[in-house]
Amino acid sequence: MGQNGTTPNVTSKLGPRCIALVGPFQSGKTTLLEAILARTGTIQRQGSVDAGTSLGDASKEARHHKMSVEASFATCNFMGDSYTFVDCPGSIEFIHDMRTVLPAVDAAVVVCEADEKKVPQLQLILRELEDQNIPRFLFLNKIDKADKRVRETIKLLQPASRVPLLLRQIPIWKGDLIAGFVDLALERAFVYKEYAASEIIDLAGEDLSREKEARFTMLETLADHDDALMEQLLEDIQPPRDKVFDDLAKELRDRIVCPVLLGCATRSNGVLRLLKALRHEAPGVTETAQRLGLKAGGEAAALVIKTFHTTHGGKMSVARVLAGQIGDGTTLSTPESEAGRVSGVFKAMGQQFEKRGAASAGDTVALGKLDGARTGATLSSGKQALPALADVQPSPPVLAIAVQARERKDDVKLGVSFTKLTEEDPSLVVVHNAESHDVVIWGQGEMHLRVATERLADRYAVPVVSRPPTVGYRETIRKPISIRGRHKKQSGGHGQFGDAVVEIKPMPRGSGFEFEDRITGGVVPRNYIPAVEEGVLDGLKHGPLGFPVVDLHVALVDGSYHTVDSSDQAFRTAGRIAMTEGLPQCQPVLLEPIHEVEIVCPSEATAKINAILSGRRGQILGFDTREGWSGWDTVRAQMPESEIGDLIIEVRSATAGVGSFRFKFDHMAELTGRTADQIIAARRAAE
Ligand SMILES: Nc1nc2c(ncn2[C@@H]2O[C@H](COP(=O)(O)OP(=O)(O)O)[C@@H](O)[C@H]2O)c(=O)[nH]1
Ligand SMILES: [Mg+2]
Repeated sequence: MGQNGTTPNVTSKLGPRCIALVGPFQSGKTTLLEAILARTGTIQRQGSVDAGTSLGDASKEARHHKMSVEASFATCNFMGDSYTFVDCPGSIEFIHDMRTVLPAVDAAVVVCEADEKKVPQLQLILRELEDQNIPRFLFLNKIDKADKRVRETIKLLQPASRVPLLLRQIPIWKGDLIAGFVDLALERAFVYKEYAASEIIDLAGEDLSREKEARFTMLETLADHDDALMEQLLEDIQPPRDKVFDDLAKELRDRIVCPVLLGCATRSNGVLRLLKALRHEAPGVTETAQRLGLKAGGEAAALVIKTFHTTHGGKMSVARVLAGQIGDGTTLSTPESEAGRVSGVFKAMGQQFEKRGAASAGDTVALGKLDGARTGATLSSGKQALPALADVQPSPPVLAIAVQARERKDDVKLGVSFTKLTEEDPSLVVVHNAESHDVVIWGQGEMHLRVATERLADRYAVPVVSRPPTVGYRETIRKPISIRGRHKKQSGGHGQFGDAVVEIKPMPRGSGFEFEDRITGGVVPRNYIPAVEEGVLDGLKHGPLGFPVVDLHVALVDGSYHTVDSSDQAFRTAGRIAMTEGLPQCQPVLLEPIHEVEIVCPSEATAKINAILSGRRGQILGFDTREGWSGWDTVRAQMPESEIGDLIIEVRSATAGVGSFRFKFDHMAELTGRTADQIIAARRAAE
């Protein structure tokens, strides 16, 4: 029994911890962080997300949208140990920020609610934790609003987890409200006090028998991986309390169960129990380093889990130190290159960075001015750089916008800002389209891109204008012709003369362009023939419908020249004229890019997804259950690029925000009729 009479007296020797707060969008992660900070005395008063006073959502973008749009950090002290909590955004569009944090944390607290609609989101997040082998607790939040039995809630949520959800607490109901809880490991009952520690009460009557039953269920689950415990249960022997705690800790750390705690973040109910569970049961940095396969000698090792470009402090790399010490002036390397020399070690608190002393194993700190360190990098101080400890790849992007600086003078600044933007958030990709001259930002969804443009304006002071990116239309021909291109000018002085007869004919889809020289008898001298080809190419850049012309064969078959007036330039012009005059007679037709799209969604949304695809000129190729994901499907289809443009917005709304897709160019297809006419008219209007 500990000094406070409620917990076994174990002094933690595990060093500073790092814990991720994850979970579906709006489940209360930022609020829980606020409650933790208030409970540990780190902040004076518990702020709120709704009032815009939370520490977690302190960035301008987060305040504006009233949601977390990037990982935020806060370090506090609890019972003599340091804990850094990372509040990770819950929306799938910002999930990459969570992914890069996970490898470095000791454990995650998955904040969730008893809401059936959020089960797929929960599954998505648990899957990330399962794949990365992160020990995890579930914190069943908002129990002030509970309208069903907790056991039913667990049944509802269980399909989202691959390992058993292990109920550690059961509620004490007073009428329709939950007034407190029974801790099944401690076998003690508590009533909630708002913003204060819960009070111990005696258990009696029905509450006591419910406790016995629930405790037995918990022990049975634990016993699945503990034969000695199983025997005790079969023989009706009460296992000692310490043994139960040891099992709880071990099975959490082995990731074979996911313990469930209850609470209400807005009133700070259940927060103390959560902190104590973390203190006693979550692994420490040594175990986390082992999980990552770190074989450290004496030198420092750390993982960069987030990058900030601050207005005043410059670049800050938030890193979890896994071994050794990192102080001001430590030189660090990444597996690829030098990371730089640490210029300042800071404690990250929301958007604030406070200077602190050297960091040692376990600490999560911001390191100043590591120019060569990108998010996700493994840092080490030894002569020989450590190999990468984690490899987290962003999901392929699904939505794009073309952007340009609102003011031309900002063009250069915009380029620099792109580097910072993608360094802060590697799930954004910036692509320069050489053909359309578009600068395109690819991201994970509508809000993701909106926040990216806001960040450009607010953080980097480059306001941008955006529009949908250019679709890669092409055109081709359907009819062969023969035509003469003749360029003749004799207005004073030196004249110009070029004359080329070409045969233009269609070629199969995907073959591009071929030029053939069939001149005999030197009617067009050898040295002018490349100029004719260049002229033809000029003419293909912009076909009669307004798009680049592809899939055709052009043969130079005849022509004539003038000994004085002919030149490369004149033959180039003749070649171009042959095209501009010839192509309109070749029955030009529009070509549009078709991609193969693979959509993943919860099965109950599959019918809706099929309807969306058909409504967007998609051709369904088939659907199947998603491999390794119970309750999910994969739908494959071919779709025009123009229809994929904003497809994700519909997919997300049909799947409670969890559906996604990847796509790959497949082929160009002819497009005729009204849609084609509209595209051609729009192109003309734009010129
Ligand atoms: N009733 C109730 N509301 C809560 C609780 N925790 C959070 N909320 C509310 O749920 C909303 C989302 O909370 P937030 O912390 O932003 O969720 P996040 O998206 O997971 O960070 C806010 O309006 C909170 O005030 C809770 O325990 N009970
Ligand atoms: Mg949040």
